[in-house]
Amino acid sequence: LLTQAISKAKADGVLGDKDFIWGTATAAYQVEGAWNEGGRVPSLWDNFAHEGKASNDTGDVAVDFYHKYPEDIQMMKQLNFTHFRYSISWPRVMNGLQRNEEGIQFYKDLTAELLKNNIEPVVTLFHWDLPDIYDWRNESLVEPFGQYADIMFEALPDVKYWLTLNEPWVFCKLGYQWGVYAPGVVSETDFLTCGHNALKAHAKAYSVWKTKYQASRPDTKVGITLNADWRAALDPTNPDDVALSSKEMDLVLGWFAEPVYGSGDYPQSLKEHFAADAPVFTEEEKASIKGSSDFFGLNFYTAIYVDSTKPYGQHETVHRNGELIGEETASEWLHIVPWGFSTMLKYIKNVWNPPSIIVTENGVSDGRASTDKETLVNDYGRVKFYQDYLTEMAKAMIEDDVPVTGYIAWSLLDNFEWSQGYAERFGLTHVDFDDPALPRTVKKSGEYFGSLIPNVTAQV
Ligand code: BGP
Repeated sequence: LLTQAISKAKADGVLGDKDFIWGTATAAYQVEGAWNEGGRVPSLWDNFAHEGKASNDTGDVAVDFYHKYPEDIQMMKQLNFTHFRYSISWPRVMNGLQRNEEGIQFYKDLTAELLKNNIEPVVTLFHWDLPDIYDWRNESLVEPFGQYADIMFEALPDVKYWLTLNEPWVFCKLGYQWGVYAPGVVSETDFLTCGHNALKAHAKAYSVWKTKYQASRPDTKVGITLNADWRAALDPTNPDDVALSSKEMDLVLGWFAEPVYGSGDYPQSLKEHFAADAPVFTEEEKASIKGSSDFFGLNFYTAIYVDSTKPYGQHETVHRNGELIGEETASEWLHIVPWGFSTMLKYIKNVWNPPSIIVTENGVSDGRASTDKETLVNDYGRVKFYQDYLTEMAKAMIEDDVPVTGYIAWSLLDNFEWSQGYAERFGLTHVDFDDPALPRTVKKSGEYFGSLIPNVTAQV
């Protein structure tokens, strides 16, 4: 089915002269370690983790990707992964407004090593490790973010895919409303300010790209990546559940997608709900945000029900008539809901009709029920997860013409997960955290992925 879907995307011209993007993702803080090496300065996440606020784990060492990346690249090559998504650590490449040449060189070396092995980089500029001198509630970080983006666009001229921000919904809601992610702020409205500045910072980076680099690198694509869990009405025959689920979609996805891919402004339901608390863009800002992404970047994991007897923004309903929405995993928030994926892809096409959608994360966790290596490496549950989700994606591409141009699995390696540290594992590759050498072992899911990759010929 996947082969058929990709052939169709080629025939329809959705892919242009490009290959379907097929690979795995990581993020700097979750894998690099070396938190105080090479001139790196502290990020909000270093502080948060050192204070024991995330879990009892930290990313100080993580999986030591900083030193082990050549080995990991060889592993990707052996598995025939054709693309690799990684993020740049802002505090590694800049100390305030000063460049840190050693940090910049690290990313030049990493990128060169990937290209030498025929692996295409997909680079995220911001995956949550904010230098601790900044705060998303303060607009003064917009300019420095633009400068940082400029430095990296200049330093890595061969990168063809850039993502400005990873999941602003998550770092704003969890970081500035619920206080469970760095910097741990609990507030009713600060998350809106965070989102407002995040959109401005994203647009700033995109405009630096457009004015300085786009003309000389016409093949390169720059965009943002947004997360969203599908919100299904608990009772589809109850108009209140239906209305609230659509409002919830506006909050989880429209909050960022509508400014970027739609009108340039927030969804009407958000403006009405937050009234005087809703931040306001100037006409000039709207114009710079509208259209500021060359593709729709999507991180998709799960779905939940929306029950209109619960207040707006409270959506942890996962049972309908006593039945779970989908199988449980090691992450409380993640149930396995393959149909949610195709539903979400169709929704994005219907609402914003982007030229292409790149799935920049999709994956599943285990590791809480068992810590036995044999069991973790023989991860047939994860193989099934990918089969089922990929089938739904292929169906959406074939039956509904959803223009998906890439699929990136979360994650290459078991790593530091934001809420549960090393206790939950998303990797296609196992990492033995009890051994200081942090040895890697490819899991069944990694082999499965590898078997699909060569020209994506295998059947799903
Ligand atoms: C996404 C993040 C990833 C990854 C994944 C798993 O939201 O972009 O970085 O961590 O979720 O989430 P968690 O670590 O919360 O289990």
